[in-house]
Amino acid sequence: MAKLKILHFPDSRLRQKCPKVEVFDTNLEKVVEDMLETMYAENGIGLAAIQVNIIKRIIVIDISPDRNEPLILINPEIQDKKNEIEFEEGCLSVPGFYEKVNRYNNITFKAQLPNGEFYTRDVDGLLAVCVQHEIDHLNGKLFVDYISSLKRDRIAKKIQKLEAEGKKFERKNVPYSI
Ligand code: GNR
Ligand code: NI
Repeated sequence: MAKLKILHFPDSRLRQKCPKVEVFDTNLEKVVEDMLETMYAENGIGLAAIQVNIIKRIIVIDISPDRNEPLILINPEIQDKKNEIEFEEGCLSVPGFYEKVNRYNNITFKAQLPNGEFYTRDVDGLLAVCVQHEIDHLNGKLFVDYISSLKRDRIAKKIQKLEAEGKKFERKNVPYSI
């Protein structure tokens, strides 16, 4: 297993629309293992492959308090969504910033497992929000795209400044993450 480096907004590589996974092989299994290791090491509740510069429709999620219930979503598609809510989000690619975003509280999604098998799930609350956030990543979209361009540009400048100073991003007190 290997921990991978996370790309930070405003890196243009986060803006790519990712193609579907077509080949379900041992390399895909390795990518999923490395993504899980990275998500757990960074205390995130989800991670999209594009965040670690892998341009494919691959997501890992774990919202369990004990960090032992990994979910894997390959080529996910939302089939149904209902009940709009406002949710305060963060992102490993936008470290240190949190903003309210409009999402759906209940979704039905379809996805594949690393062996290619299809499955469907109804999810709600934090898990539903996380799936929507991660699928946005696969389409080159970030939660900061839902806020004003003024705020978004300020966040970009702050992150670039911290990065230029070589500061490590701290992710303590992150909402909804362990
Ligand atoms: O760790 C994360 N926490 C989070 C909190 C609220 C809404 C979405 C998220 S996802 C985020 C990890 C991440 O950046 N995934 O892409
Ligand atoms: Ni994110």
